[in-house]
Amino acid sequence: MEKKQYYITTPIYYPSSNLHIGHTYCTVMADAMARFKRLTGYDVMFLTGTDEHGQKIQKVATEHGTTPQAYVDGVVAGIKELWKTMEISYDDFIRTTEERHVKRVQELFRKMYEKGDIYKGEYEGWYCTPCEAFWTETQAVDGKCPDCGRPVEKAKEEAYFFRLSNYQDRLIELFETNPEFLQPESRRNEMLSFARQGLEDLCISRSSFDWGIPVPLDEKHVIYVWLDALSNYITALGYPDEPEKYNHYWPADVHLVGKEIVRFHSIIWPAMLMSLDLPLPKKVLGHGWILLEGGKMSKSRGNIVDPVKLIERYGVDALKYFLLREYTFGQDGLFTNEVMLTRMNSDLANDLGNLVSRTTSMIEKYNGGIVPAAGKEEGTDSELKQLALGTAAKVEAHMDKFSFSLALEEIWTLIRRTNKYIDETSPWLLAKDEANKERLNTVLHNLAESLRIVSVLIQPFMHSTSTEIRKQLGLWFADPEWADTQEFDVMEGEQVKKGNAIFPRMDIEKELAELEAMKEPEAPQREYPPIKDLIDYEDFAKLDFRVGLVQSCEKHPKADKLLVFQIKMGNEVRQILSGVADCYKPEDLIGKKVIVVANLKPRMLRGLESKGMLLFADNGERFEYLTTSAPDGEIVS
Ligand code: ME8
Repeated sequence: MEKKQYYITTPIYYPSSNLHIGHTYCTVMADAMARFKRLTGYDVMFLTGTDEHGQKIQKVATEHGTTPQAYVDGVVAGIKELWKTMEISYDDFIRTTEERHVKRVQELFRKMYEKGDIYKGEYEGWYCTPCEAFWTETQAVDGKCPDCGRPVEKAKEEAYFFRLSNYQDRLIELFETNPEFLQPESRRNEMLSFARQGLEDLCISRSSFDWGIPVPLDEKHVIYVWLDALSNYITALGYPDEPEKYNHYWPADVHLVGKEIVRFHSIIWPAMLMSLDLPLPKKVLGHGWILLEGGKMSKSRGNIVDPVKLIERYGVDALKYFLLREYTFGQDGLFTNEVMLTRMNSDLANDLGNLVSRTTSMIEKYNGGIVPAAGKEEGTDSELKQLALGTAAKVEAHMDKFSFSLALEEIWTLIRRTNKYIDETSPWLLAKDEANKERLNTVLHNLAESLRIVSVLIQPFMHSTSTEIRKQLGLWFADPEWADTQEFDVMEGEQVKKGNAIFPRMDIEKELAELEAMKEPEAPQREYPPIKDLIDYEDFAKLDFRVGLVQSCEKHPKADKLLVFQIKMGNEVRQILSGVADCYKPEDLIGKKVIVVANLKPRMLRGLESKGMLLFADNGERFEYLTTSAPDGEIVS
């Protein structure tokens, strides 16, 4: 029988720095769902990736004294490594700097332009650089970005616009008639009223920086990073030039995203698809945030929890379990070390860990490590059996709603009930009298069966732990199948082998103290040199600053630290030397605008003449060039 398709995506993350536990949370949920769907018989496509263009990325790359491409290559390698460690089972990883994406985005732009949905105009608005978002006067309350609360700046530029207003009515209709499209409900209401307030056309190009996909036929503009990024969901499928995968998987079943980017996914993205005459995704799901005691975790605020450190200490599955079990889908939740450790100790070390070690050790001890067939008693232990056989359906029902936490809670109800069954039946007492052998066999058999079902049920959430339990139960030869959860009496004769504790118990107090000691010390306050003595205005007025354009740049043949620039200033081109070769490669600066001190007396530096000086910010370790969008030759005063 042909399998049903299931296409799930995560946001493509900004590789502006390493990812934190918040990104991990979203990807872990998507991975669990992808694995669950595969296990329950779907043909799954799970897409993730990185959103690599835009001013923000260009800015951090410059701050690191490197090119945007080199910068993102480094961060993306780390992200892929993280997903590998975490056994994230994505089917494709798309990077927006890849050729396949770039050419397809240009093609989409062209199609929307030809449709009449893109036009050229002038944009003036409030821009939030960290969020790469333009806001209207009413949205940017008190001059702050409504998403991140940081100050916005007035920005004006010639730009291309997308006729979002054309799609207002269809979007309102979408929210009104298809409640499934956007969840949770609160987000849908918010977006509905947002659309009802009136949708303005959207500025979809930028010309104040160049790290982006060039607008086709007008290359001084780059395509707005959100238009570029949202397209990934279909460019990764080969749309439009290699549509095989697209035809197979589109429309997506779910775009899983954090609540702060629901607006982009439920308004801009559907409108783009409407313009392209393509079907809409079936669902956009906004999940809540993981908060720290001081508020939201964010790369730009620098208060992040690093998943790599947690994995090193507690293991991949413990972290995955914690994230999926602790937080209620759609709501925000607080992260603290104590909450995490308490959850790991009680559910993993106590409940699951104990069940595995008690079951395997008792089968070893009382039956030579062989799983016995059930004894011939009728009608006993039916409560445990019914619970074990009924759990899969409950898990499915919760997974339908992305309620990972409740799905796991059902599985843990079975685990706890099985642990209680051990206490009730006391196999160690049964083992004292040969007359009870049949009953003892039944108990050991039932324990193995229950644990086998648990090993299947947890597979989507804790892949390695499932494999380890199956190995210990002597089931290493078969991959779990969801249908296995519907049979109880299938084990007999398997060779059980007890392993090390799968989740050792932790001393929480001690662990908390160690985590506290591991905290990175606050960065020491920088010492800035004192401001120099005051000068008169006349002294300042003697300086002549100009805007320069770097026409060429090369290394000084005789001095490692010096770069030799040819700087165009209006009608003149002159040579200037600067000691920044440790921070910039010559090609990094070609084409950049710089600020020149134009009336410094010429100087000879290791045999070459320097006529002027370039201005750089200097933090004591590295230089950062000062720039402007003004034309070269203009006076800076
Ligand atoms: O927004 N709690 O990328 P991004 C929970 N490139 N989830 C969190 C989180 C937190 N504290 N912090 C981040 C972008 N996330 C765009 C997306 S998609 C076409 C373009 C998760 O690197 C959450 O899923 O800022 C959020 O939506 C996403 O990371 C944002 O990642």
